[in-house]
Parts: sequence; C-alpha cells; structure tokens
Amino acid sequence: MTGSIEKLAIANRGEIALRILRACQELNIRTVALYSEADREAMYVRLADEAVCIGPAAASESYLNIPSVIAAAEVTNANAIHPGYGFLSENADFAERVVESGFTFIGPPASAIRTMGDKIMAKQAMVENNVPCVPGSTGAVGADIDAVSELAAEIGYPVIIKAAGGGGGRGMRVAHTEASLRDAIALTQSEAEAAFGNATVYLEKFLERPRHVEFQVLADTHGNAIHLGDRDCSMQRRHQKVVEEAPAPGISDESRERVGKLCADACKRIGYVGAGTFEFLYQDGEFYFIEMNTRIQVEHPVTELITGIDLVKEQIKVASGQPLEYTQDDVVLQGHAIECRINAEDSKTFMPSPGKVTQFHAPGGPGIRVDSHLFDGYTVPPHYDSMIAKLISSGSTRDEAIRRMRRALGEIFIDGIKTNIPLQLQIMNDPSFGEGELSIHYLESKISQTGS
Ligand code: MV4
Repeated sequence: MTGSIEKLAIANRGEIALRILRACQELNIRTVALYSEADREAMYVRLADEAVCIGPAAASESYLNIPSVIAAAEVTNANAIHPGYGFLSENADFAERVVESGFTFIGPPASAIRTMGDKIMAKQAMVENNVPCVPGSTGAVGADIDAVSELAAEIGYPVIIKAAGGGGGRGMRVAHTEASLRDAIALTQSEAEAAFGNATVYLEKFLERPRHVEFQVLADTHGNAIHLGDRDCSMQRRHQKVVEEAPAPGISDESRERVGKLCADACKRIGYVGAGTFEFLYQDGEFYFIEMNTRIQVEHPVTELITGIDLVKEQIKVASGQPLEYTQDDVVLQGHAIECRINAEDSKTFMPSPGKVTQFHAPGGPGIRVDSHLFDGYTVPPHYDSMIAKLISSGSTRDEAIRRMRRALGEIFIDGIKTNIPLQLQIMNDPSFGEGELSIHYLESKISQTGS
C-alpha cells in the first residue's frame, strides 16, 4: 500500500536506525523504534517518538522475527516500515507481508527483491537490458557435466561456480582446471543446499584482480529512474567492506555516465522502485555486473556527499508514491568522499570487542560527517555486527578527503573498547591507497605481509 506516510516503524538498530530517524524528522514523519532487549538504552530508542520492544537480544527472535516486527508496528498504528540494511531488508517474504498487512514498505516491490535475490535471474534481467555481465553460463549448470566442461573450456579457466541463492561472498568456489570442475560443482551445490535450501549453481569466468565498483540508482513509481554515480568498495576483508569512496578513482566520466545510464535504463525497463545498487567487478577497463542489492547500503553517505541528495529521504518519498525530486540532469557529482567503517574490534586480530564506551568524542570541522549511535557510557552489545560508527570525509579532491580523514581519525576518541581506528589510519597513510585503483585483494595481502 502506498500513500502519505505519517508514522514510520524502524525495523533495525544502530547507526542506520538513527539515520532513518533523522530522515523522518526532516520529513515530519513520526517514528517508532523497534528494539531488542539488548538495545533498550540505545540513543535512537530515546529519540524516537515511540518505542516497542520486539524480543530478546538474539536477532532471530527480534530483528529477524517477522511476526514480532509486524505486530509491534501494528500496535503503534505506524503506516510504514523501513527495514534498513541487513536483517529483513532483502527478505521478499517480509516485504510481501508488510504490504499485505497494510503498511508501506520502504523498499522495492517484493517481486524485485525476489528476482534480484536469485543471482541467475538477476543476471538474466541484466543481460536482457544491456548491462554488461561476467561471461558465463546463461542459467543453472550441473545436470550435464560434459556441457559444463565444454562451456568452461570455451570461457577459459579459471572459472567460478556460484550459488544462485548466495551473494555477498557466500557459496562460491573457483575451479582452475577441468579436473577440479566436477568436484567444485558438487561441493558448491551441497553447500548451497545446506545454506540456502537451493542447490542451483551457475558458472562464470573467474576474474583474478578486479576492483569492486558499484552504481547507486533511485527509481520512482512513475517510471523515472536515475543513477547517482559510482563507489569503489575494493578495500575489504573477508567480504566485509572497510573503506568506501565516491567517485571510484580512475574511472573516466564517460564510462561512469555510460554504465550509470545502462543501470538507470535497466531500472526503468524492469519497473524497479526505490534505492538500489548495481555491483560490478571492474578489471582492465571493463565493467562486469555481478549482483544487485535492493536495500539502502552502509556506504550510501559517500554518494550523498558528492551529489547533495539525501538517499534515505528519497527512499521514503518514492515508497509513498511521490515522484523523484531529481532528474538525471540535476545530478552533478562534485568533489570526493571517503567512508571509514569504525568497528568495535581488535585492530590486528579482528576479534570483536564489545563493552562499555566510557568516553566518546566525535571529530568535526570542515568536510567531516559522523554517522554513529555512540554516546558516553553506551555499551556495545555482543550480539550484533561490530560496526559502531561511520566516519565520512569529503573535499574538493580525493587528496583533500584523505587529509581530512587522517585528521578526523586523529581527533576521534572511543575509550573503553578496542576499535579498528589504528588500521584505518594505516590505510589512510598507505601510499598505495593514495594512488587509488587497488584490487579487492589488496587489504588481505597487506595484512598478511605486515601482520597489519
Ligand atoms: C567474483 C570474483 C571474481 N570473478 N566473480 C564475492 C562476493 C560476491 N558479491 C561476488 N564475489 C566475487 N565474485 C567472478 N566472476 C570475485 C569475487 C570476490 C569479491 C568481490 C567483490 C568484493 C570482494 C570480493 C572478495 C573476494 C571475491
């Protein structure tokens, strides 16, 4: 159901709950914080107009509990639900039940979530709409081993076997030779069946040194869709992004506009609505689509800072049926922005470090934004993701954004728990990062060489 949103329930926690709350306040929408027992003392719970406990600390019993979330939203008379990222944000069944219960779902139609959740269907939709994809099988593989071998030989080794129900790095295996292909398929199939209840796998050329470059899109219910440029998210460890930036370094304005337009056009043709991200691998000057994310992403602020567009407000507006506030010509990419994810973890061992933050001081000054739910005396619960803050810098050039980030990393202090601030300082001082255009393997090889 779409229409005027008066009261919005936030089915998430941490910094993104606060980010959604801030967007609602600017839009004069009343807010309901849905929180678990572990998040009772959270800042967004205090700042929201109303708050309802949806269950115990374990996410499976609270933030992932569909009946609890919907019942809590119902008792407050909220008429919209924002899922944030993670948790239920890309659960098509949840989106469906939210709408069936009479709420506006802040996100795309359940059918779009379902299509993009199946990586084979997502790729098929992109192939049909001229978005460049990684060479590979047209659909599922495995039934006819001779046919797969032939295809792999044609594409050339190494190849990668991926689960249709996977994504985000789960359910993949590389085969370097024909001899290992059969086992790679069988193993990925059985892992996929166990993990996602779907043994379907597909095959792609394995790209050995790609960058992760993604495009942000926004689409409304009136057939309008725009792109907001790209982001580079190659600085990652174990599929967890550590630093993101916009625009992606070393990409020409011409190819950014070309690929961005292909993404926006694909959105129009498939009838996509809401915010979305097209994930690409970028290698040797070419873009290869891999997956589409149908949610607001952690790294959305870097796009906001170079476009001046509030993505969360636009998400809410298009979900309620309002037309996009911007045309493609209104979108001007200006300057550069970088985000460092601050995690409650040991900077060298990456062991989580929950506990009481005895003192928190947020940095400030020109070109610094802090998205964080932290405050003096807050206790980081051990039950969830370890990200506690996003430090975002912007400047007229990439160099200025890096210098501001270094300064901000020096200013911030978070006492009482360990954080990855030392690692972030190391990255910001790394001459190779200064040059940009690093592959997805850079951080892990840097860590293994230096012991971080
Ligand atoms: C790939 C690839 C190389 N070649 N596909 C990992 C997460 C999932 N979104 C897709 N992933 C990859 N797919 C082909 N054909 C390498 C990765 C990959 C990766 C991609 C993006 C960011 C970090 C990554 C880390 C390891 C592997």
